[in-house]
Amino acid sequence: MRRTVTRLLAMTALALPLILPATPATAAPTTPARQLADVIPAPVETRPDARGTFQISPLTVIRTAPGSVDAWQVGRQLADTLRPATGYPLPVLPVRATPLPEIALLIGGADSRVGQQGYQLDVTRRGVTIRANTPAGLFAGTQTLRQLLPADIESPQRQRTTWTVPGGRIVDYPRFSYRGAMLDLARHFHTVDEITAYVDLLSQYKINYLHLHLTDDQGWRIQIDSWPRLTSVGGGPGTGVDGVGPGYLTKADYKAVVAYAAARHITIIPEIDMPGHTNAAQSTYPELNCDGVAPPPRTDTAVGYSSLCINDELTYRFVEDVIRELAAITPGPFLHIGGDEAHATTDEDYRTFMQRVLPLVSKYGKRAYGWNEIMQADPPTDAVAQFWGTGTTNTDLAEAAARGNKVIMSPANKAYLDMKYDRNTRLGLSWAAYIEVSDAYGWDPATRVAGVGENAVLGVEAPLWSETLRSLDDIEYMAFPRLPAIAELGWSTTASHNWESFRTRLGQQAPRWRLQQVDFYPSPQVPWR
Ligand code: TNX
Repeated sequence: MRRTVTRLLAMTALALPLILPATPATAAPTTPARQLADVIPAPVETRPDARGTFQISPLTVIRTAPGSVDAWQVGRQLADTLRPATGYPLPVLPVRATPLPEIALLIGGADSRVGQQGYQLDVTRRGVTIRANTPAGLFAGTQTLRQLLPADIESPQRQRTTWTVPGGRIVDYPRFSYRGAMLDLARHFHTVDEITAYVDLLSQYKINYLHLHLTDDQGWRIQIDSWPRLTSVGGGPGTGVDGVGPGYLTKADYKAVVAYAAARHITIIPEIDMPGHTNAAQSTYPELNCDGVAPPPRTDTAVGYSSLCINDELTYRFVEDVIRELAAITPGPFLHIGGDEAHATTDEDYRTFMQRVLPLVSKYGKRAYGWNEIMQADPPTDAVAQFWGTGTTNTDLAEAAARGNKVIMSPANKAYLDMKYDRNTRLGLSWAAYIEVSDAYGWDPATRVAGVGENAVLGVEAPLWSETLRSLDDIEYMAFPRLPAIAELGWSTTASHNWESFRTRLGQQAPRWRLQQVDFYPSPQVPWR
């Protein structure tokens, strides 16, 4: 490592005469300069200082907190992000007093409000300093820095421009500790490359959880060694909606996704949906059916017809095997057990099932998380419910909140990324609503459901169901530009909530998405650059 660093420095010195003359001269200001507040999600506090403008140059070094491998990792990622477009070496070095201009990433010393996920960013003529209490906070700060640079910073090729960072101070931290996205791998499988590409996009907007919907009626997408046909058959050829979404994650694939996401400070949450949405498992293993007869595989989009056999001990052996194997490869705290739309299970059986399964989640060291229906089973107060309704009342949920359960807000008519934007959208569904950008942005997680206030809300999540999706382009088209809206609801203060401001800042993201080849929906509501 040290040797690389030395060589990079030597390279800098050698390259200087070649790079320097070309750099500042050709800057043609085609777009107005960035301002400290031109960031999504909106930062909590910005104090611009026009005298403090900093320019990244061929001499700039990135310095990280001594002794923190994680901070060094964040520095290395920042360098990787900034090198292609700048063409500068940007060596990552330990903190030291030297005359070089620098971007410093430091643990400690930030404003006391930044907590575990926030950061303080200072820009002066001499450099940029990001301070945080955790590597996750530093990472969030680097994502802000990225957006403060001209959009050309996202170019994969070297651009001859002036890399100006506006001067001043940002103090920033999230309103909610949980800001999630969900991707449905069951209706159409999405590959490791597609999932990690989505992770890259999510991490730019300070999303810190990715929930993977791994199983459903149409497919089973995660390797379980003790029940191998779940994937070879349940995830095999012909599975998925219309039979064209086959595939599954091996445990090695899953671990690779977990590690890739962790390096971007995103925690993976696996979901096994039960006791309904289980046709892929039940059509693969006849013994999982009360009558011992395997139903045919299903590739349509109906819901609510399947149910595990509630009064058969084998069901619980199956469920325990799955939970045990999944918990063993999941470092994050949550394990999602679904629980939605169990229309083929009686209310009594549903409670019986959940009361047996909820303790299994804690037995393997995880915190139970489920769709809002799980609150009908009076789970322990550490269980988390994901609200997906379209209304503004839900008695079970309000009672659970009063008992102390936490709630993730994913109202289907606001936060569902698979809903069409309007009647002409080529992809998506419309059962909950058409969701234009202003609809996705226009609600408050803490006043959405009566009796579920700020303190009961752990955060927000934007689910993306895959009935109509095939490719990464499809994922991007539905997620952008609504995902950044949900990300802002999860991070930014209610006081900063402002549609005019948001749509202006959103419009400024377009040149970045074009350079990243993000296939976004050009909503007529947004002044696109
Ligand atoms: C409802 S939302 C479902 C999913 C569908 C989705 C499509 C929820 C918990 N269940 O099974 O994929 O609608 O929008």
